[in-house]
Amino acid sequence: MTAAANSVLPHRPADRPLVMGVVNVTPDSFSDGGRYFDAAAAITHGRELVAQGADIIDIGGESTRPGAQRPTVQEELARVIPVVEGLAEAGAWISVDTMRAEVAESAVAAGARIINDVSGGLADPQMAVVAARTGAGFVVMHWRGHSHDMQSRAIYDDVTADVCRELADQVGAALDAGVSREQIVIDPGLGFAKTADQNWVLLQHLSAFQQMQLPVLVGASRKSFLARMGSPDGGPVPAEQRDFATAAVSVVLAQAQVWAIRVHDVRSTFAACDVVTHLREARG
Ligand code: PMM
Repeated sequence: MTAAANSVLPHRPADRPLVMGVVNVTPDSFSDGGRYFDAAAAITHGRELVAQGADIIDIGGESTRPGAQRPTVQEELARVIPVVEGLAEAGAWISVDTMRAEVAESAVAAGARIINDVSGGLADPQMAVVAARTGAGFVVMHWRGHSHDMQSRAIYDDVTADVCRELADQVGAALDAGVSREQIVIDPGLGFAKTADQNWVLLQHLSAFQQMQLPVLVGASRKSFLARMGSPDGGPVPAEQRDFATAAVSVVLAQAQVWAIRVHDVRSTFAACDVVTHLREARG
């Protein structure tokens, strides 16, 4: 990773997207539920992802699986802050995956440099204020509501146009709160108030997001719309076996030249990016 110490966001290498590795410090995430709930295990896992080349480590203490119940703010702080502290000097940028301004502010004080808010400022009115005050990077994801009923909100006239417009409104609100454009990253929010079909449409129309002239981050890793990809019997494969399909999506994302890819398995993501780089550079 090449990043000036004082830049707001990590610099994207010319030949591949940045790779954001996920560390979920939760008992119930759909993708790696409970494996890194213990702070020491989470820190060890984060260090492994850095050793594998992750440019950014995304640390979250709230599961956003459909139907999940929210932890209290104290529970979330107790999960996230020790892990941020433990990884702050590990050699990657740290992002904190939270919808709470209080957690974001404490995480930035503990060493996080990016606030990854899956609600894009909508869940907590203080979030954009904290982003503005801290000057941290700010991932604004498209969002329509909390997990317990988000899938009932997956109704669009034109999913790409609607998501772009709503995301532009979220970005506008962040700018109004004093966040600078240089801090902002946008994310279409695959799986958040979207059906499987809608996720595929969004992946097909990434250029619509790129036309917003902001860095684009995409998180498809292990999500349920990939559950049946390559399934031998047509049934859903467990989340941890979805890294093959995730890597295939990463090829698409690298070809589209997105800014960053959010994944659980960093190694297969680098392999996917290498394939795209070699294909692009092939001569003869
Ligand atoms: N997805 C999840 C959590 N955080 N953050 C961003 N910016 N984009 C995403 O798509 C996203 C996210 C849900 O996945 P997980 O439970 O495996 O972390």
